[in-house]
Amino acid sequence: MIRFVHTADWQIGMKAAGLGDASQRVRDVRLDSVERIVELARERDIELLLITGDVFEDNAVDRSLVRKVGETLSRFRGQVFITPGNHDPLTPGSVWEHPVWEENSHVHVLRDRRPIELENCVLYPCPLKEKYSTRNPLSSIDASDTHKVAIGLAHGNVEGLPDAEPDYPIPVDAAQKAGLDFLAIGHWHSFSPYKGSDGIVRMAYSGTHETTKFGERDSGNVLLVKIAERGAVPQIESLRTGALKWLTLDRSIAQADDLARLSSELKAIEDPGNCLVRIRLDGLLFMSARAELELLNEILTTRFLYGFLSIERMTPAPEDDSWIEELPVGVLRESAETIRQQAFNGSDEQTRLVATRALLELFELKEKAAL
Ligand SMILES: [Mn+2]
Repeated sequence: MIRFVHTADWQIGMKAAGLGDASQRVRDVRLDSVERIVELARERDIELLLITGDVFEDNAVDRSLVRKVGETLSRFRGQVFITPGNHDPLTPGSVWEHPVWEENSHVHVLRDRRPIELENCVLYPCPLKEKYSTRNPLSSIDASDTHKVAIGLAHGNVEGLPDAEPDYPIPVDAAQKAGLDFLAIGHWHSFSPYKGSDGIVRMAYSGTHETTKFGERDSGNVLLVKIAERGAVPQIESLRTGALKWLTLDRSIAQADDLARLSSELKAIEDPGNCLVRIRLDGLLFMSARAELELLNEILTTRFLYGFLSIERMTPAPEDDSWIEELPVGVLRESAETIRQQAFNGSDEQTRLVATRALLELFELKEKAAL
């Protein structure tokens, strides 16, 4: 029986820009969660840790971060094997030239494709040496001649996934083809197992240990993999390591009360200090519900680690235009009417969006100035 933890895509040194005051926390937590992996492995008595690429955001990250990661891994009580990914490829001057990687004999950066024979398994590493490639990183990997459990370590884009850049295509049957019992892959940030033609999962993205952005389906985990013997079905368990939750709430507003209900929903979210929330509203924007909207935004931005409210997809409620008639006769009212027309009938989405925002601003101005 072999048991190991598979993880990838730590993206240490990631800027987490655009999150305001929360950015630093988001950066710090990524390091803390590496500690959590080491602890979790200790609790579970795991003696093998496989890390398949993009440990660092890029090869230019602050060297103090490289040392911190190296030292945290030195506290893992078994063997650690790392294959560089496309964010941190093995290039001259890379993070892998830092002396910390030579300081602990049980922490190994795998720099070539030579198989590593351990007591009860063989590792087949596929370290990346450049950022982009159209080459299958597993080409020429052949584990068919071993009697031990065969584990591949690779980084790339499983065929069929969106691929904006040439990101090392990995065939969906790569593990079977190479004769591997399990292929540990990195690059995509959510846990994704792949079944072979025999219906058995022998390859998976572990996903990142700590969510990197909104919209990730199932990130913030590592995988605990157990394989009884050569050819046995791998037992794969996803274990939570992420400290922060990134929630996206897409809600459609049909009446003014819906906003108040959403505020209540927000208040019921547990552990808000460790929660980043993005709310995207569509439906109708009631000018008279401006106060509820502000309250919602206030709860969002003060209660949570980070909050963001998007009303870009909303349109002004049609029956809710009496306030325009309350504006003083003249240029202001005429403008409001023109803007309102544009908000509904603007020639394109961008025009309607800008007009909706302008209308909201104008409404706010009216309320404040009691025009
Ligand atoms: Mn990658």
